[in-house]
Amino acid sequence: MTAFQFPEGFLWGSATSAHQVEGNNIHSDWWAWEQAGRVKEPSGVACDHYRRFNEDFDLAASLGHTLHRFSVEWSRLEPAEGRWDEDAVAHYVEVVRALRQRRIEPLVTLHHFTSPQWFTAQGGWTRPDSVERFARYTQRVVEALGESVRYWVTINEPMVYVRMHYVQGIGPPGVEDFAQARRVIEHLIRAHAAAYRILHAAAGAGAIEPQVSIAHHLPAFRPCRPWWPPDRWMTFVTDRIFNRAFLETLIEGRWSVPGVATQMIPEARATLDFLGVNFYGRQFIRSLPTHRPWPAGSCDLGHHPRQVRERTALGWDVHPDSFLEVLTRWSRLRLPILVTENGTWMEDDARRWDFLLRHVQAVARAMQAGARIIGYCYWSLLDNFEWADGFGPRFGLIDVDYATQQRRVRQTGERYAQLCRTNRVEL
Ligand code: IFM
Repeated sequence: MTAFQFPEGFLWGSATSAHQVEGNNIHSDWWAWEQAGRVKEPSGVACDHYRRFNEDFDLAASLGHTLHRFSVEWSRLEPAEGRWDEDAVAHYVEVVRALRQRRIEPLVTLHHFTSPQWFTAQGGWTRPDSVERFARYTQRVVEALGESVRYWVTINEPMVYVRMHYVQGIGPPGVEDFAQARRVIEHLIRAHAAAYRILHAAAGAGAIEPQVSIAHHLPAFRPCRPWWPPDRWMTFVTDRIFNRAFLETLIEGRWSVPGVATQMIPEARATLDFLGVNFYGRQFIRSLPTHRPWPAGSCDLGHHPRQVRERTALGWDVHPDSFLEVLTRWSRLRLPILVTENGTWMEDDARRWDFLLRHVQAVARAMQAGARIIGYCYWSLLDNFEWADGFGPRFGLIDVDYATQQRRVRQTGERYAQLCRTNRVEL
């Protein structure tokens, strides 16, 4: 057996998002969606992390974490258009201070699936002025946090966000419309570009020189029937739209997908300082006779048990070799990579640890092959509210008893702590 020693300063930690852990996020569009009965169960007080963040960061520090990814909740900062809640701003200043006091590097996400209710009610990301609205919010956040935060993610999983909220309609505003989805993608790209410039401009005015990215969900797409050309074609198209197009626009300033006129978005060119990668597994694609574009070509993994030998408790594919492939593929962009999410829900915690270990081994192997990877965030620090799936799935390094809000570190959390502390992994 050999071991891989990670470089000094490699960042080890975990991730959360505001709406999934904070509780009582009453001004967010997801809150309204939940109150309208559109999900299994409402987020309610969630993990009460808004009040218990100190206790939670004590646990993260005791587990050797040196990085923590969390999101600022726009709807708390700006509960009504143009009205800024200074207490909420002060709260996040305190959150960042609490991390720094524990020698944990903060990584701040500006948008993680939730938007203020007023924003969504007025048309949300379908409106061109959504870009300006997001820019104003970014400006307010960087004024408050810029002097203590280096790592920023503007938008979490933009293509997942678009798919869930504007194609499948399983999150607010519950739209199922390709034309609107297309507009939203463009505005998210422009919003990212605007935020990128604001974050960098702030560096000249006292903020830390920032490192800015998106957290891009990058599944390894595979054809359900590798011998069937339409499945292979649909897999190629899905990869192009879901994985490549958004990213390439942030590099080249040009949105280009098959069957759609190429669009220049010059302000988006060269707006990634690193690449945030979220990875959960492979996704299998079956072409359907509808001729509708992505994601109509997706197929249910459940129909293809032969390809999926190992699954999470949610039925998702487990395939660390594909993680290695994804990291190696995207390292060709020559940007540092930060794994902004990777994690699982397994009923048996020993299997959760096995998942984590094998994925960290994939990170090590990618680095051996030349990938520049600067950190790894496990999803998630705590069990939390998994959107439409409610509180059932438990991804946490830390188990949360929602009735008492008691925290209990899982074995996986302890074992991961060893990895964080030794900065090395056996291969
Ligand atoms: O919980 C989500 C998170 O909000 C975004 N990435 C995937 C996680 C697990 O489904």
